[in-house]
Amino acid sequence: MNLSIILPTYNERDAINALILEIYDILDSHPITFEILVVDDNSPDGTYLAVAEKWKGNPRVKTFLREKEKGLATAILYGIRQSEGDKVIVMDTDFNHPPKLIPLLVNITDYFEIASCSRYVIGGGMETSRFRYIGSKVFNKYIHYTLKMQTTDNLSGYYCFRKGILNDLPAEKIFFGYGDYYIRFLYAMQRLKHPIIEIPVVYKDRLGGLSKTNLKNELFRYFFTVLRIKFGLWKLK
Ligand SMILES: Nc1nc2c(ncn2[C@@H]2O[C@H](COP(=O)(O)OP(=O)(O)OP(=O)(O)O)[C@@H](O)[C@H]2O)c(=O)[nH]1
Ligand SMILES: [Mg+2]
Repeated sequence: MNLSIILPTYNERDAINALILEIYDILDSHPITFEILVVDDNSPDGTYLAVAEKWKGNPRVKTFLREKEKGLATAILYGIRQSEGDKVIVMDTDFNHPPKLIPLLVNITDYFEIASCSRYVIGGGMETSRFRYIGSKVFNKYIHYTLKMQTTDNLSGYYCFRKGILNDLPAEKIFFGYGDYYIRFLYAMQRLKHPIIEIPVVYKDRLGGLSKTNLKNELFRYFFTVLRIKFGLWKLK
């Protein structure tokens, strides 16, 4: 299996099946064997049933319902651990992350271990909100200077990597919390000297549903995540 695409969902009934259809469409013309893993945290809007029923009997779409645990980062790690692909793609399920980049992400990880989408390299951007674009850019500067990160977008969460890079790592030390996990992920990978390439991405508007991001709480959390790393209160090993 070449590729596992992890789709974490919480109340994404409006978009998830359309996204899976589009991924199918895009990958149809590429010689990539793939599986799609939807990890739902018991969404009240019935996301899990909507996906499970639509793709019942299709071995390429695997649906997982987590009833006890909740949270974006642990859902992603759960998906990674269930996956069979040599490469993994993680993306939002609301069309913020354009699926048309998937073939490029897969191809370029033949040369680099991690391909991370960035809104802040030439060609990148955000169609969604000017305020969030600038806010996130300023925050990324803070991350960049505090942790000496070479990557320009440490909050993107749309990426592809060779699964082997997680071998022998205590991945649960990275994959907890919300978008802050991505700061830990990129920081750890940079420290371990895994080659990372950034690919420009333009975020699109979310398709239906509601945002799960509480901007104020998240900024607070990201701020302290960075300080914890900086002052050695978080270590991978
Ligand atoms: N399994 C799982 N998925 C989650 C959880 N929280 C968020 N997600 C998913 O994580 C992705 C990102 O969440 P969003 O609400 O889109 O966050 P955002 O992109 O910052 O906000 P928008 O700009 O409104 O799209 C989406 O695919 C969500 O469905 C969670 O607790 N569990
Ligand atoms: Mg989103």
